[in-house]
Amino acid sequence: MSDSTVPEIYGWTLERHILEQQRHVAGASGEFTKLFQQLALAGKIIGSRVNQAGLADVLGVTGDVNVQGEEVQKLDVFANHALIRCLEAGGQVCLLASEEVDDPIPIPTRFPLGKYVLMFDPLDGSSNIDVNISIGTIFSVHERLSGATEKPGLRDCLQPGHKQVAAGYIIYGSSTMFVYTTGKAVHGFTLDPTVGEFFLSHPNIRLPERGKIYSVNEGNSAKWDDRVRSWVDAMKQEGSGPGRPYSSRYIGTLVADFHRTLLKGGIFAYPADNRNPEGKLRLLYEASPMAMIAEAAGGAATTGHERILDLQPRELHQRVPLYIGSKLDVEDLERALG
Ligand code: AHM
Ligand code: MG
Repeated sequence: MSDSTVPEIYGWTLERHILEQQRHVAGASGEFTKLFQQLALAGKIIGSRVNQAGLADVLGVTGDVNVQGEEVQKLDVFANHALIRCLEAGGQVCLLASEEVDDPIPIPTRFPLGKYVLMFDPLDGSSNIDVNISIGTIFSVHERLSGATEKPGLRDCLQPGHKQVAAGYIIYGSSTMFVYTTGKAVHGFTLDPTVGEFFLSHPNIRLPERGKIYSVNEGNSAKWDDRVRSWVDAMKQEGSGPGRPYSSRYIGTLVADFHRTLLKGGIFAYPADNRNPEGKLRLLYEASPMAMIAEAAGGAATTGHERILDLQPRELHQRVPLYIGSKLDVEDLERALG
């Protein structure tokens, strides 16, 4: 009979999980569930296009340069449009913001406005698209600040990370996974492409208290502050702390480096350096959502001196130094930076 046994995992789809969670939220209207249905749909659309890379004409650059001064890849544009199409019409969001677009993206007047603000990095890890290495989508959800009669605007986007009501990412890797939190726990769902559904494969993910891996682009080390260099050097020294020497892993896609850190522990860093005094990663589309996930899983995220979730954003595309991962590894880093 074993051949006809349906694995337990097929009992819990992402949608059923969210519906179940929302049953316990007083006054839940169903908007949140619908928002997540649309996010999952966008993830499936983008994931299926990513899987065709090399077959369909989806690789390479468009010839444009984005707001960050980086070359725009065709898949960046596709992912950005897929998210906008999936989210603008449903009446759950009042405003969108994307790493790829200079200003907040208004909802066309023909569609109803909802109570959420959605910000996203449509395709994180663009430099890995053409070389078949994991990439991902990151999203951050806030409640609208502007009143029902006001026009939603920048103020709705510039909220500190601790005000997020949900955050997550979709990783397009050896499988496609949807990982999210509403602040209490972190859950991961794996896409079965033959069924077209995300199933709960990683319930209640906990970030190990200490890891054995550090993850940083050491090609930048000549530009770092001495304290950052000493901290990285110390992790390579036998006997300089628990579990040392640490292993080094660096994919160059935040979603993928963070996903490994979430499951295995350790620390991911993108420090400030003398050419980029604010670091490289974006506060609203990258650092804040990942910080919410890390903390909900028992980990931590800091600029080196301040908790990421406490930062009050000044600009939509603001960058920030990021150190994120196991609680004890992040504490070691903060001590090292002084
Ligand atoms: P992107 O959003 O344009 O893809 O850039 C962000 C990426 C992150 O995914 C990754 O952590 C970092 O840039 C890698 O940068 P570097 O190539 O400088 O190491
Ligand atoms: Mg990115």
